[in-house]
Amino acid sequence: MVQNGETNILVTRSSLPDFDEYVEEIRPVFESHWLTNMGQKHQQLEAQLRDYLGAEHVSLFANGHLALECCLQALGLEGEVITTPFTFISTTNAIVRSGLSPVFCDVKPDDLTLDPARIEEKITDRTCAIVPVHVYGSVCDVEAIERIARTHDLKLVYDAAHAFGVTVDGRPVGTFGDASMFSFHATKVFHTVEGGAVVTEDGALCERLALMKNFGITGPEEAVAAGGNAKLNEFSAAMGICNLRHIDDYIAARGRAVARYRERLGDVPGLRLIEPQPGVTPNHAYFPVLFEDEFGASRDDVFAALEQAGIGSRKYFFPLVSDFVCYRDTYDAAQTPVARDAAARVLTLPLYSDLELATVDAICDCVLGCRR
Ligand code: T4K
Repeated sequence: MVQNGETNILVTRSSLPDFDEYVEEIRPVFESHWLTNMGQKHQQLEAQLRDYLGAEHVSLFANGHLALECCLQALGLEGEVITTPFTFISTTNAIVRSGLSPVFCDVKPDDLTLDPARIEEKITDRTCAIVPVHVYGSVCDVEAIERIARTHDLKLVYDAAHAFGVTVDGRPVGTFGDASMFSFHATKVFHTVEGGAVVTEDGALCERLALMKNFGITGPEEAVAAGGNAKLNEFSAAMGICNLRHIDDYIAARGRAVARYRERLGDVPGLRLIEPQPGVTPNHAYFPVLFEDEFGASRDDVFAALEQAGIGSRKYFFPLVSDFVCYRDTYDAAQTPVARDAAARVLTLPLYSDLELATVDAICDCVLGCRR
């Protein structure tokens, strides 16, 4: 029930297995006293994810951010990285914290992923990589971006934080580019409480990632690199094993909520939705809506009305990363007008696997009630 003035519907809500199922999964962890450092649950989850994500190599991490950071560092990159400003700040911070310079490129108006038509004009002799984002789980134009990366001999690392389980013409999304990072944060379609992974076909990269996340240690008396600590612990791995058992149900349930949202909001003048992509099996990670002037109420009006009705929505991704205090003196958001416009108009509505259709209706009623 949505009560006036009380935020009791949040923008998302972690999917969880039954308590007893999780307890059974962690029983051997308690019995063995082996709690972290690539234990049995860690190895089991890695193997299961290789299957589920159709990947040659999966390297688990303590979170998605460190996974991306370690991946960029393990690739030994130097110079400029072409990326999108329409993302969570983690993408840019991972680039900067790896000693690289982000170069922001605009996005496509239809799905808000990096626009391949604008990438080449950003390439200089300092460019070393492209880091596109499958934002909201929408798949980037992987073929066009791959062509550009190969032509200019650039590394291609996808931020696939939102895209767990997505496939393109049957091909798992994590198999594009040199590597992809997935986030397993509690708010994601699949989660390990906190966690993440790098997925790659490159065995040598995977070996370097193992060093990056465990102090560069190769044995009890040897270290070969200045690695850090970014290991996924056994309790998180156990949560992942449980959630993976139910992932198809979680995604199907989210899909039913998305279908109802589309039914209610799909043909409303002034509301722009991200359309399903041909050949793509979606994971229904987020439900973004863009409010055009024609709608008669601004994004901020709708955000406030939802809040007043006790419904939490989020302005993912406002402000643009290039507009944050730590970046705005270096970058000009006017250079990426499509991204800037989307950031001013977008609101992501509540979406999670046990969101009831009646609640979706109440949310849609509230959104539509904002029209003037
Ligand atoms: N790249 C991209 C494109 C990303 O979107 C992200 C993370 C990353 C990289 C980095 O991956 P990680 O290092 O996080 O694995 C959230 C998440 O913390 C973050 O993972 C996510 N993207 C980002 C888009 O959203 P906040 O600050 O908006 O989350 P918060 O705490 O406000 O939670 C949102 C809602 O989720 C709450 O209203 C209720 C619900 N919730 C939250 C938590 C923490 C739960 O149901 N359970 C929970 O445990 O950042």
